Amino acid sequence: MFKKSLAVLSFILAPLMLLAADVIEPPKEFSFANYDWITIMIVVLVLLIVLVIARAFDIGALTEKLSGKKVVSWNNVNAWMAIIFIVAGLIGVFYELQVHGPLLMLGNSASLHGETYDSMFYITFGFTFFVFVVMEILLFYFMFRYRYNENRKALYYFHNNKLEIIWTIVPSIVLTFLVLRGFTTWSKITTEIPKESQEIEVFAYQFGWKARYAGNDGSLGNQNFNFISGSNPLGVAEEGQVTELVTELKNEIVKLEALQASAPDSINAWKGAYDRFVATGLDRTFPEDFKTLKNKHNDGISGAYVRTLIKDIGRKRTALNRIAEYRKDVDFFDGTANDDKVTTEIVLVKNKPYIFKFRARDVIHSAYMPDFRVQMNCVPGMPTQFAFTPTMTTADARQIKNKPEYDYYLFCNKICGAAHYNMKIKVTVVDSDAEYNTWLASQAPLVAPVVVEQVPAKTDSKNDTTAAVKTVAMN
Ligand SMILES: [Cu+2]
Repeated sequence: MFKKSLAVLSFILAPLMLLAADVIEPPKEFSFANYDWITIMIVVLVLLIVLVIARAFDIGALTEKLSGKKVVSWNNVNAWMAIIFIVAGLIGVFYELQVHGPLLMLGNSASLHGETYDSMFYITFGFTFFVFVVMEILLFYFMFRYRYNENRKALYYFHNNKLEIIWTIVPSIVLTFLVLRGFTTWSKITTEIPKESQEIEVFAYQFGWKARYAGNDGSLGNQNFNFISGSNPLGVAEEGQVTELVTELKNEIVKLEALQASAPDSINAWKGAYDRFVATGLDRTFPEDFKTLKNKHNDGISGAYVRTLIKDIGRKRTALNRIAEYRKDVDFFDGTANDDKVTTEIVLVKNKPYIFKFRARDVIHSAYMPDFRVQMNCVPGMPTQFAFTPTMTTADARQIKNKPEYDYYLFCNKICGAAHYNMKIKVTVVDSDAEYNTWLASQAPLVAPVVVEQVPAKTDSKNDTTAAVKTVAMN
């Protein structure tokens, strides 16, 4: 009997949860002040009713046991509960769709292909929703209609080929339609790329994004992960940066080799210190220092210390060799990269086609721009891309959504590590080329351009008869 009471309890608690979900609006923090007294009274009342019903069932069960007569017809109770459940459930479904549906939907798409994409979503949703409603109604109605009846004998129905064929073919046709439509839409989105699309490199790393725009030459320079350094996070093929990295690597190798040469002395020193700590009881006085020392000492005698040094030196030499290989290729460092601009924001112009070239530095990330219906994995060592045309400026979106602070963002949609949740870059869509150009001009290029500045000739100078030429490096 207790199990049945529990079933009743959970059945009544389900709509209660719906009610609670509606009362607590997402951004608000829980506080009794957010509830009016009527809501609280309703909740208390429902809880009381649940208790009373549970109690009544228990009494009924007890009476049955004592008298040996049937008091409650459980078949009928369950059958009617099925009906109440499906009616309440479907009301809940439609209510939720009405009230919270808009929260789940992505809102107006802000890209050209977004509309096709959305229509696909709505068609799929329409089909599945229709089937869902019909199936649920039939399921619960049959449960009610064919509940156990002493006067009726169950029909033993073994197999029906016709039925099998129908329920295999109908879903197959629907699914084929949906899958084919998805396939053609995806091929269209990913292959029909306008020739004049502007290329922007989008670079993912733990935990952030950087974008690279072409400079005045209109094309992005080469890049390679071997060139990545502290000051060149995207590994762009720019002479100065790469030369700096080579010097850095060479210096590090010299340092590591020195450590390797003095390794026997270091290991001896650690052993001496370790023994002293143990002998004098300092290991108990300074347990933390002793722990560090013990690790060094263990690595020293086990050979791990020297092995790590050798490995590090080997790695740095490999990096140097790879860089040297790339440097042999003059075309690779053709200077195209020098005027490239690495930015911490993405700015686009409305109604212009773009092609985003994705790269990742460390692990797999996923570039996700819900407003533009764009999502693409960013895989280390495997460049990917996505072409799209924004059709709504940031200002438009703010107006439509009635949120003056609203901004487009490119998020990471692959759980890539601890700070994944915060991995995003702002995307701004502006109305005109002029706005875009102003922004781009404010971004510093990788290499500061050298400008020649004319200084008026001084009349009192002996040597200067013409204008003195002064070279000034900008930035
Ligand atoms: Cu990520």
